[in-house]
Parts: sequence; C-alpha cells; structure tokens
Amino acid sequence: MLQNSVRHQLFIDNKQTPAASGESIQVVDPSDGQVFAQIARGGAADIDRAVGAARRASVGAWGVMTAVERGRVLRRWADLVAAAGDELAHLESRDTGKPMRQARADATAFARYFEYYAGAADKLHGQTIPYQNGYTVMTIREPHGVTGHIIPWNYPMQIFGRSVGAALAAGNACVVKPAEDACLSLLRAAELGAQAGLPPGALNVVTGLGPEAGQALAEHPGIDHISFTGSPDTGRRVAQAAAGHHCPVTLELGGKSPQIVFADADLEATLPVLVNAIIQNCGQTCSAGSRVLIERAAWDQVLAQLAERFAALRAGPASQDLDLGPLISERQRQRVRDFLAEARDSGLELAGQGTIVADAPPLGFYEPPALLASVPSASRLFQEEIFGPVLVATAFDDEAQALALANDSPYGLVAGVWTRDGARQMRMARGIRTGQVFVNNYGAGGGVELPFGGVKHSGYGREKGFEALYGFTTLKTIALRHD
Ligand code: TXE
Repeated sequence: MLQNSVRHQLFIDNKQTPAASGESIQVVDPSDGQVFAQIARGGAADIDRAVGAARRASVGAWGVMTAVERGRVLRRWADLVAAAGDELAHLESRDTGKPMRQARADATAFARYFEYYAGAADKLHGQTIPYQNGYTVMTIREPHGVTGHIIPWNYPMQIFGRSVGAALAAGNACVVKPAEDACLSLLRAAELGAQAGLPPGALNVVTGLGPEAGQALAEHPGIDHISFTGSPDTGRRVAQAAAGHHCPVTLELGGKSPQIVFADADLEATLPVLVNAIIQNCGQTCSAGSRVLIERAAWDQVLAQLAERFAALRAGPASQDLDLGPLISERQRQRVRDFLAEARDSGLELAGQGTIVADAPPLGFYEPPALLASVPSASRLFQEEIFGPVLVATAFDDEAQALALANDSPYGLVAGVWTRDGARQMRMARGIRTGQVFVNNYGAGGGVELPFGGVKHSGYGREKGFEALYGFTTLKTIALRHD
C-alpha cells in the first residue's frame, strides 16, 4: 500500500521500479503548499521499458485472454477500487486539493468506469456486409495494440478510468503518463489492477514531467494510439509527435462552455446548477460552465441571484470540504489572477465574489470565486479557458444572438440550454457547435455512459460511453470468397 511519506516509484510489469534517472519530483499539497511526498522522474528510457512490457502483454497473456475474461478482470478491479474508495479519495484530495466530497464522487465514478467497460468488453463486435454473390464479408474490431494515455491533473481518477478502462476492455495494453501534479491515486489504482488479475505489462504507469516522459511517450514508435487530455498547445505537440509514426490520436482539450438562460427558464432549478458548474473542482473542469448567457429580460434577476450565491461561497482546505478547495498549484493560481487583473484593467464589473476562510493555511493556493458581468464577446475573458472559479456573464436579446454568442468561441466542448420552450430547446441543441448539449440540466465532468469530446479547439475523437470503444479499436474487413 502507498504511504504518503514514501518515494513513489514507477509501475511497470506489475512491479514498482525506480526511474532510470534515479531522480524524483516533489509532491506538494495545494491546501498548505507543503511537500509531502516524492514521485519518480521517469524519462525516455523508462517509457521505452514500459512500452516493451506492454507489447509483450499485448501479444501474450493479455492479448490471448478472451473478451469475457478481460471483462471479469475489469469487474474485479471495479470492486477493488470501490472498496478502496475512501483511501483513493484521500490520496487524490491531498494531491490535488479537491474537497473530499468531490474526491469521493470521483472515486465512485472511477469504479463505475471499470464496471461499465467490464460489461462492454464482450459486446464489442463487428458486422457482416452484403456484397457480391459468392462472398461473405465481415468486419472485426481489433485492439490497436499498445495505447498511450497522457492524463491531466484535474480529474486523475476519472480520466484514467474513462480512457484506460475503455482501452483495456477493447484488448489493448496501456502505458500511462499521469500529470506530474497528480499521480498518487493512479499509482495505487495500478496496484489494485494487478491484484484484480491484470497480467504483467497490461497496465504500466510512468510518472514524470510532460516534456520528458510525456513527449517520449507521444514520440515512441511502439505506441499504436494516444489518448490525451490537457491544453490545446500541448495537445498539438502530442499530435505532431504522434504523426512522426502515423499514430492515431484522441484529443480532449478543454472548453469555454456556455450556459444559456432564457427568461422562461425555471430559475429555481437553474441557478444552483449554474453555480456548481463553475465552482466544481475550483473551476478546473474541462466542461466547466464558464460563460453564462442571459436573456436581457431576466438579466437583472439572474445576475442578482448569482451574485448573492457567489457571495456565500467559501474556499478553504480540502479537508474542510467547503464549496471550493485551492487551485492545483501556484502556477495555476497565477494564471487565474492574471485573467482577473486583466478584467480589472479593462473595467469589467465584479458582480459577485466569495471568500477564503480565515483559517486557510497562508501558503495554500486559494482564490475566491468571482462573477464578472457584461463581459463583451471580444474579451479574452469571454474567449479563453481560465480554468479557475471565474464565471463571465453576458446578456443577449433573442435566440439568434444567443446562438451566435454561444458559438463565438474557439472551443466547442459542452453547452447548457435552460428554457421551457420545447421547440427552442431543439433548435438551440442543433445549432450549437459542441460535442455535448444539456437541456435543463448540466453535466460538468459527469456521465460515464455519455460519449464525450469536442469540436474545434476542444479536440477530436470521443471518450466515455460505448463510443469510446470504437476509438480504441481498429476495424478490419475480411472478404471471403466461397462460390
Ligand atoms: O496542461 P498540459 P497544464 C488546460 C487548462 C490549464 C492549461 C495548462 O486551461 O490552465 O491547460 O495546464 C503532459 N508532451 N487544461 O500545463 O501541459 C503533462 O505532463 C507530452 C485543460 O497542466 O496540457 C500532463 O500530463 N505530454 C485540461 C498533461 O500533458 C506533455 C486539463 C496535461 O498538461 C507535454 C489540464 C509534452 N510536451 C489542463 N507537456 C482539460 N482538457 O481538462 C505536458 N504534457
């Protein structure tokens, strides 16, 4: 079992193993800014070792295992993760600063991903195709082989669960590079995977820095598919590296998701969801509802009620389980502060703001949630992903303007539409250019069963749901002549 004080090692071939460099990276608790553990600084040599282990598994014990058996391994892993839910939640809460309530919800979703993909493993099949007389033509879904998974720090358990769960169910062997800021829950989960019956090499975790271990993974010619979640710039770098060996890539690159509130919406139901969608995980959610577009007829009422709710929000240490924890790092807090300074400099109205509790450790990375009003669409605050607890509000006059504002973004991940008008619900849902649209509800980070991914700068390919399994397989067509 992992202890917080130990130096955590890499996990290759079902064994803990040191990095070739012998170096380590400090792990900081965002709630108090103190170092509490070390992770191994893996690099190209370790990635090479992990890819070798995965390749042996993909043509060996894991590759020959029947789909139903693979599903059973995943199911046992789901049970072990569920049983260790509290331990995993504590690890991730300390590592990332997320309140325990959120960490527990993430641990539950983590187990649920394995449960979902366990059930799907033996239901992934091809088709037969009517062709010329004397032929039988069939398609078979085959695993890519060795898949690489580059995981961000905001939801390590959930993103590992959705990506590795689907890849393993489809029969791939995996090499995972977690974010340097958040590895601990995943190292523990890998141990549980071995306990559940994953053969050596089926799952390998190499911790390290993005430009070292991450880049080495994307470039490695032994990787047959890469799944990446993170920033658009790093995503581009990963795709370019993967293109060097014609390796397919799935990219999930975040968003600037609009929540569109019409005057006829049920505000009682709408308001708490609007607030939660931006403060959940301190705004560090790819699908955070970070722009609220409000029909002018309801502007005063909605803005006043949002401001009131923001004023009541409190940020503090993860262990206190408040509305918000700290941001992940000093760097991320500075990023948020830079955006807020720009808002001040350009005279934007701070319509509402929460507080940091008085006993929050002074070296923690706290930032109170902020509501900015009447933000013009040309502003960087309207256009760019802040990845912090900052909600920008903008008014619209009619449906056409609402749609134009919603689509006026380089991103296209998720949108929320709040209205009682059924025809308008559908017109908006069809008109918005995003990968997901929620009507009279909003799923920030949720929905194991729901295909998820973006258009435009939010990336391409789909994770979650059954759809993800198609991305983790390649389709072979077999034409058999028998006349
Ligand atoms: O992301 P990076 P960062 C966005 C969010 C945030 C910004 C910066 O707006 O403020 O990105 O965060 C690995 N080759 N999102 O710098 O760099 C890295 O080690 C291969 C949105 O943390 O994209 C980590 O494992 N890999 C997002 C992962 O990429 C590399 C979640 C993500 O880091 C690499 C996180 C390289 N050259 C940030 N460089 C979402 N979509 O939810 C870094 N990495």
